[in-house]
Parts: sequence; C-alpha cells; structure tokens
Amino acid sequence: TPEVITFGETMGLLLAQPGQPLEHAAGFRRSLAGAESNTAVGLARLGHRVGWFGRVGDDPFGRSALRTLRGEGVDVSRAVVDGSLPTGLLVRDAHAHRPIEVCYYRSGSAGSALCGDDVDGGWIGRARLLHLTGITAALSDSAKAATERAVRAAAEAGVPVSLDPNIRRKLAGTERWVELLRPLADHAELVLTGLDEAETVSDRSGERAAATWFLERGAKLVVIKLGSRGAWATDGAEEWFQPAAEVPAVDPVGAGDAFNAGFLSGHLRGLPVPESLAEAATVAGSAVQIPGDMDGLPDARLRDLAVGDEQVTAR
Ligand code: KDG
Repeated sequence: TPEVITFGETMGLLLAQPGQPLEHAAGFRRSLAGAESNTAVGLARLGHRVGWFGRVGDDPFGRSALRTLRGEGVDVSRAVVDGSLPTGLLVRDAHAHRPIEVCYYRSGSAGSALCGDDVDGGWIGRARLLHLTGITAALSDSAKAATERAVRAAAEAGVPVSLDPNIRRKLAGTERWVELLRPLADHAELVLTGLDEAETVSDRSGERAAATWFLERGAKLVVIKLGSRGAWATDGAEEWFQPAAEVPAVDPVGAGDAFNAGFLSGHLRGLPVPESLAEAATVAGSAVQIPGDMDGLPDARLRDLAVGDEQVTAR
C-alpha cells in the first residue's frame, strides 16, 4: 500500500524548445504535466511508495502518461482509462526571466470527468497521507465530488490530509477558488501554499495573518512558499524561514510541486520542520534547473548531496 495517495488531472505536456517563445516555437519536447502527479513522481524518486489516481483518455497521451508514472514507480492501479474522452494537453514555453505562456487544452478532457465512483476509499484509508491540490476540485462538479469523497475517506480512517491550493486563474475566478478551497482547508492538517494563494483563501494579508487563518481551522502546520525568496512556516508556536537554493533556474514551473515532494518526504520520515524545509528547498532547486515539470526532480542520493549546500548546481 502507498504511504501517500494523491489524485488529479495528468496531461500530456508539449514544451517549446528552451528559449523559444510559444508563439514562435517550432520544436517541442513531449513530457507530462499535472501538479499532483509531479509531486507523486517527486516522492517516488525520493524513495516513497506513492499512489496517484485520475482519468486519462485511451489515446497515446493517456497511455504514455500511465506508462511514465508506472515507470517512475508510482502506483496507478486505481487510475481509470476513459474510452470516450481525450487526455488533456498543456502546451507551454519555459523561461527563467520572462512570463511563461501556458495554453490548456483540457476542457472536456478525461481527467476532468473524474468522479466519486473513481475513489477507492479503502485504499486511501490505508495510506499515511492524502495529498490534494485545489486544481482537482476546480476541474468539474464530478471532480469536486471525487475530492470530497477522498477527503471523507481520509477523515473516517484518520488519515491526515495535506493541501496545496494551487490556484490556476485560467480554471476559475477568485470567488470560485475561495468557495472551493475553504471547505478543503477545514480538513487539512498540513497546508503547503503560495503566499498570494494563502492571502486569497484567508482574505488576510501577510504570511503570519494568513497562516493563522489556516491554523484556526485546524491545520497543525502551514508552510508558505515564497518562490525564489524561499519558504516560511509556522505551527502557531514556532516560526521558521528557509531561503531558496541559489541555482541557475531555467524553468520555474513545477517548483512548488517539487517543494511539496521534498517537504512531504522529510515530514513522512519524521524530520523536524527546519530539516524538511531544507530538503524541500533542495528538491525545488533541483527541479528548476531542468526544463519540464518533473524532469529535474532529484532522487534521494542527489538530494542528500545537495542538502545544506547553497550551490545546488546539477553537474
Ligand atoms: O504545477 C505545475 C502545474 O501547473 C502543471 O503541471 C499543470 O497541473 C497543472 C495545472 O493544472 O496547471
């Protein structure tokens, strides 16, 4: 049984060749996208047993997504191949110093047809952690129902939930995001969030005020990701700050998912918060050095070489 279970939409990724803006790009590399599967792969590479479920189409992108995840050691036994809908696609470019252009081709996708019946509550009940992101609930009403079913299964079995809001403005407006995320926050023991997301959900400004809002709703630990500045965390009693790794970044997309994998790995191994934060920074710092959402995710050996080293440069 997996230690960690996560679920959501995994898409085919077509990534413009490095340095080529999407509008003018002629060459693309194929990879995988999807915040939850990025974190799943990150955890698997770090040596954890992870399960991911979701729906993919019965097409080359869907089949290769499952094959890739399986190859990474992620348990996809509960994933559904939907014979009637296509796998969603994400087409984007990658730059360190200019805005990244992201085009979704995911409306009516198999992934968004995820539904309550796809959730194996018994499987979730045997895990040590259920990790969710707000994206899944924002996909469709049926995916929102699946999220609720999964959270209920975790609650009934006493399995803690970690939540990353992962607000994607292209999927819904602010009001909708707040409405989706607040009930999820009520069930999250661990919150891993960007600062703007925490401020949006809580309607408070600043790390401390926003984190307090989550703690008041039952979270035990709130980790606020500050991008290239690092991360800040509190359990209500103590506070910690972790600077980001100083690395030559080429593609920041997926950094938050990588950070989550690094943090959750430390957390599952019972490390103190500052050590888990340091590992999270290292894993994120490794991920941003390679184009693609998940290609730069390190294994445990690479992470251990780099932890504590300010210059986490891949050689
Ligand atoms: O975190 C990276 C994700 O944004 C990307 O993989 C795609 O899940 C995705 C989304 O919905 O934006």
